[in-house]
Amino acid sequence: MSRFNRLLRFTVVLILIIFFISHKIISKKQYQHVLDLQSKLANTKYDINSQLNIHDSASQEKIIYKDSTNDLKNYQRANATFFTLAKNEDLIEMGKTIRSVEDRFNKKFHYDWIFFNNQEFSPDFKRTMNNLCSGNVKFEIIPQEFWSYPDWIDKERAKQVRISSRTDIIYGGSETYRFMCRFFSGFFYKLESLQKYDYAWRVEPETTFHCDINYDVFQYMVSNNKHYGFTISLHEFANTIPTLWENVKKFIEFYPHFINPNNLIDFLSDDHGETYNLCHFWTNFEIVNLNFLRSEAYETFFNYLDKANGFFYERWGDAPVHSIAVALFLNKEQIHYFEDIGYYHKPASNCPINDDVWKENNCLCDQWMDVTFRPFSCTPKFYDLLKLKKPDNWKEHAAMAQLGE
Ligand SMILES: Nc1nc2c(ncn2[C@@H]2O[C@H](COP(=O)(O)OP(=O)(O)OP(=O)(O)O)[C@@H](O)[C@H]2O)c(=O)[nH]1
Ligand SMILES: [Mg+2]
Repeated sequence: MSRFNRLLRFTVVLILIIFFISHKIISKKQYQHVLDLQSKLANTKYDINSQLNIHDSASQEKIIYKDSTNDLKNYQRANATFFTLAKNEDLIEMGKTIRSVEDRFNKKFHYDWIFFNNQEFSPDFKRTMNNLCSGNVKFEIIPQEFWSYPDWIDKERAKQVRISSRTDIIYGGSETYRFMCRFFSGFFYKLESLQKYDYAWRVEPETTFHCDINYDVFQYMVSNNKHYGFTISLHEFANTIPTLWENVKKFIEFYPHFINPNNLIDFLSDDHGETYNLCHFWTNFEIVNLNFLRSEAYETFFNYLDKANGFFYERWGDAPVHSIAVALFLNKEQIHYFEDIGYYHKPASNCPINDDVWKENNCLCDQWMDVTFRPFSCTPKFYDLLKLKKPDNWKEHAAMAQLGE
């Protein structure tokens, strides 16, 4: 080999090495914020079992605050907040939803509300939300690295997936929907404004609360050692998650120590883990202990799934991701179904079919439209697994559903 050729080879190799190192440094720098958080989180002491057995039958009681004229100025709220991801265009629908939350619940308790957006909120949006919420309000713009592709994703491949799944997969053609699902799966709880809270209640625009909520739901979660609360559970569209469960199974094999011995895997699977039955908690409503999401188990789980690329090469939603983690890592007693919280997100309602609950809480919803006992709901399975007593009239509702009413 001539001297010139050797020199040329050496120069090319050198350039490649410099490029590789600088790329690593840049991408590490870009994600430094996330990496720092992750290492901090890995050291967070959140022991799922630490609070077990603290509740006795007395603490199961709800503390009722029926009289909204009570002076709650000195009231000891839980360390909790509402949070919403919204766009400026959601102003009116968001406003209606806040009215519903405030009228039914928050005018009594004045919990804070945090709004996130991937873009700047308009002055109008901020002014309206500030005006409607009775607690403190904060707005935060989502950092770009929480609302984008991780650097190992092939964007061209992701684009081809969107094109080919536009018509047959719900939201299959949308890039922002995927950013949204990844954001809710692995990032929202890392936002600055949520750091000081232990519990958070997710609220979406265009949702409605049907019934009065005359007790402090957050305090109920805390004093009963509940770490996750839901109102509706359904089956996921199978074509959005073709490889999710096989990745979950691999995760379980790698990290068996994260699995709670008293888990709720039978909510997710009808053959004890072999296949996924598509059941998930509908996360447009969720009340979650943020320390659970900050735990090593959850963080490892999210990172594992993120590396499996399904947020972009398929269309994984945050609902199955959260639900699988909740069912695997929590003790099943720590998961709570709010039968009494009347709630609507199109096209499904949780409307208490127990007449006493419906009357007592001034519900404004059609009990025959309640989704809980319909065939596509997974909540009956939850009742069975937790050995909860179903309302006396549940079979009538299930039968009506089968007749297609
Ligand atoms: N800021 C912002 N918020 C978004 C964006 N996409 C969705 N969201 C919010 O994310 C939440 C979930 O989005 P939705 O479009 O309601 O998703 P979904 O509930 O699965 O779908 P629907 O059945 O259509 O309601 C809502 O609070 C939206 O306002 C976005 O691009 N930017
Ligand atoms: Mg929605």
